[in-house]
Amino acid sequence: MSPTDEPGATAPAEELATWLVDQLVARGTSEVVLCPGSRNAPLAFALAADARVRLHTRIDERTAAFLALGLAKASRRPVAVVTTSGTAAANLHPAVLEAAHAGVRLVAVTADRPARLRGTGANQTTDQVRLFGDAATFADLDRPDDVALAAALDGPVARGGPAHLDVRLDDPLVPRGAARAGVPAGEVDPHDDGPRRHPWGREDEGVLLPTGPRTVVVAGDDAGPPARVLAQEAGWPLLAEPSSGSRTGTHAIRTYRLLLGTALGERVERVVVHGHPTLSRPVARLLGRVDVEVVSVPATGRWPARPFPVAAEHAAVRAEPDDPAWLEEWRTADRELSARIDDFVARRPGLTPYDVAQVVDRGNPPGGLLVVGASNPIRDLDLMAGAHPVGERRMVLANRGLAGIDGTLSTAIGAALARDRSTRATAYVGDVTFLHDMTALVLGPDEVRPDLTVVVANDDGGSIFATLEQGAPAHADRFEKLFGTPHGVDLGALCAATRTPHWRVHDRSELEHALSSPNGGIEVVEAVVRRDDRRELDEAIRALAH
Ligand SMILES: Cc1ncc(C[n+]2csc(CCOP(=O)(O)OP(=O)(O)O)c2C)c(N)n1
Ligand SMILES: [Mg+2]
Repeated sequence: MSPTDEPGATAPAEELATWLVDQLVARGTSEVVLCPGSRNAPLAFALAADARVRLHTRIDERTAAFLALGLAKASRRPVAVVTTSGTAAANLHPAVLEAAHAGVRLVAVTADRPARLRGTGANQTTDQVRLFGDAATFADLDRPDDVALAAALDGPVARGGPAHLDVRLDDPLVPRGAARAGVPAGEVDPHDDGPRRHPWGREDEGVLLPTGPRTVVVAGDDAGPPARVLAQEAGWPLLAEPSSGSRTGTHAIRTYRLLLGTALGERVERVVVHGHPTLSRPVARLLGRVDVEVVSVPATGRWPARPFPVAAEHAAVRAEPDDPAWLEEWRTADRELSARIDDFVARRPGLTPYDVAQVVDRGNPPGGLLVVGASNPIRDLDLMAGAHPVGERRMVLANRGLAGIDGTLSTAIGAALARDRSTRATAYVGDVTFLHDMTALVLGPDEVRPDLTVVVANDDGGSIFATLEQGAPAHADRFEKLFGTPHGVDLGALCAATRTPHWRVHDRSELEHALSSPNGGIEVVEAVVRRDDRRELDEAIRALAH
């Protein structure tokens, strides 16, 4: 009987850590993010000794977790983030929640004290068991335990979603042998794309919907190509969010958000919804209308149930060609409104947030990667981005599982590292979102740095609130303190602290120029825009639809 077979015995930390790394690699993990610590040192050594793993280290656990999230989103493989015990583990929570709601295969590995120290005042010891509640599947590991690990990883994570592995590690926390032989590279090439999971990859052909009702296809986050294919087969208008993965081809309606508020929107009788729509109130209203029948193709993520009444749910949907006049009405209205918006934006003096969105969209070439922040950037892009041709392999990602403004730069760096074949990688975020995740730019000298241009639409605060109820004149006296949160931060000086190249631009041609020729590595382009006129600007744009 080996010591580990004895009930209650703790496997030597090194053996447990090596087994765990092996098991992760066997399940397709090739990228791991590590945060330094003492309790997780056995895991750190085991990772460093395994040439099948590309190891990234970050000092800030929240950043590390979002980096892993970005790596997992772009590669569609399980990616692990490894931390020490205590508050370090708690810092993974935002990314774990995002992963739960967006259905991302994030594996949170937290080091814990051995059982004898649990529930004591030992340093850095808290209750880490099921720390993330039911957001993540869980395994409590104090020895190699294939059954517990499989229960946490195999079904749930394979379907999409996070797992939490709490690993009880006892002294000694450093390897016994001076140099472990290590696992040779070659079995898994970390750069090989390998088998991927596509949440929308389904074998069945789908249910045939009858034609007749005036139908639109709504494609929310991560809807994937089926939404676009359905719209094209049936000849239905496609209302696709930028991160849907289906905003391509000839049926996408760029200005759908505004058109839904017109008579055309009123005439919709049926919606087929794919993915996870979160961006606009007009879409939410449409999906909640009693006179609209909603057919749902389930989204990935923690709660696939829809927040609106659903008449039918199918894993996939097909349709025969429907009346082309309906699509033509949408296309005509969209062409006219798009032209009016473009003209309005072009005439408006100075650089507007809508210029920034349009230049960013046009600067994303075929094969490009674009990671978009929450708040106004994703909404501005939604209104300004045209549909690109099918097959040009752009990837547009956004953390829409919970739509946090946290961790966005880290997500973008992770996505750029995972998709290193991208012709160009861009992140597009607001200034508050940028400041929230500044530690993403703290990279050690030996870390792999992706090529990534970070465009910051800097309006010195949170502009989205100006467009919502809080921005009404009645609250103007408290607005800046409570919602606008101006900060006056010199982004150039902040970037200088991490030696991140930084450009500040004030007009459209400067922005176009800055995006036309990236210099390699991570660089920041700060586009200075106004916030004081944001409410009026949005009202003027909405008025163009009427
Ligand atoms: C973690 C987190 N905290 C707070 C919020 C609420 N929130 C939504 S948008 C926003 C302001 C974002 O400002 P910025 O990134 O500058 O974008 P802008 O609205 O100016 O375009 C805040 C605080 C959130 N979504 N996520
Ligand atoms: Mg802002």
